[in-house]
Amino acid sequence: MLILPTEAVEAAEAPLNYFLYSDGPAAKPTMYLGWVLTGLSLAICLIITLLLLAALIRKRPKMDQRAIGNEGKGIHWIYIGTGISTLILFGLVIYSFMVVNKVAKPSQPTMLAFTVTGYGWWWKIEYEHDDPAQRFVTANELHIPVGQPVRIKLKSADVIHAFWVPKLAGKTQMVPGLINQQWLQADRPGIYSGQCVQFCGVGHAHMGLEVVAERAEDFEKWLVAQQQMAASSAISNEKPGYELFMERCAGCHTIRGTDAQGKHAPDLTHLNSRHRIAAGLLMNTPDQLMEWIMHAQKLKPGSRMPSFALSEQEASVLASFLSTLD
Ligand code: HEC
Ligand SMILES: [Cu+2]
Repeated sequence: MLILPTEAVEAAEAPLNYFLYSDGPAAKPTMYLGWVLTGLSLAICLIITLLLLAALIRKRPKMDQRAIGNEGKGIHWIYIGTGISTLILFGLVIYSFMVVNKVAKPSQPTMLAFTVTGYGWWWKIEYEHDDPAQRFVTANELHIPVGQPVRIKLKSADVIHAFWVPKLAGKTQMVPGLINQQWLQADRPGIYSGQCVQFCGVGHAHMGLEVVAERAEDFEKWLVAQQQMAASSAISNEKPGYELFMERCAGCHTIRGTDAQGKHAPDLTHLNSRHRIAAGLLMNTPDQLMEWIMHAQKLKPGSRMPSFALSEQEASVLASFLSTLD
């Protein structure tokens, strides 16, 4: 089971629209730009409203008393107004360029790199490493060490998706046939919610992910655990469930260290280390897990995971086999 610091659990409860506050250097400059633009727009609206009101209620001389030749008198105000607006807009252009430059790449070199591939409707996450034996695949939950920039390559297996973890970085599209890049960094430990933000079909709303930012030693522990194959003792002890899995599930799912090598569904080797299943739709509890396996099509219509009509006995052996996948 994954044990999270209480701080992390609190952060996970913060709604996704908390992009008004951010927690890392890839997101902060854009957040400040957003504040400045909002503040300035409000100030301009206010000033224009006041000027308009002043113009409306201002006392005017009667028509027949207006001096001839007075028509062009206020023109210098037009020049002043246009001048100030131009200066402000020009200043904002420069400020925006500075922000874009600042979030373009991290200030220190990145040690860690992942590839995230968008599928309808979940995320495959591959940890890269120079040594192929240390690479591994997981799904929907990206772990990163606190205070370190990480590099992410973004791909798509089907249609256009977009990767967005609002508190940590801006959104980046995942386009089939292209590799886009993004970096992010979390300054505080916590769970940061993300979401696909490019409409990608009927399951789009249920395509969430979580970024778990941990202290270096917790991250290291997690990394080592993920690199392991599934425990072979568990497989031999849970034979009936294992066989059922091989028969029904192995064509799509991988469990490293077994013959299950399906590539186009979430890697289940360390299923129980994950906090949620089905890209954020359900919590990873034994009940919700079985609910998902038997009713995936009802819970996430159109998903590539079929619903399985399992007998009570099949469900129970499968559940006890799946419970070994920590
Ligand atoms: C036809 C391919 C296919 C088969 C067969 C299949 N699955 Fe899946 N499974 C998927 C896909 C695709 C997903 C991702 C669905 C999503 O989140 O949109 C998935 C998701 C899951 C998840 C959630 C994983 C996570 O981390 O979110 C579990 C658990 C799971 N499947 C278990 C099983 C079990 C157990 C069986 C056999 C009884 C099975 N699957 C058979 C394709 C398949
Ligand atoms: Cu989408």
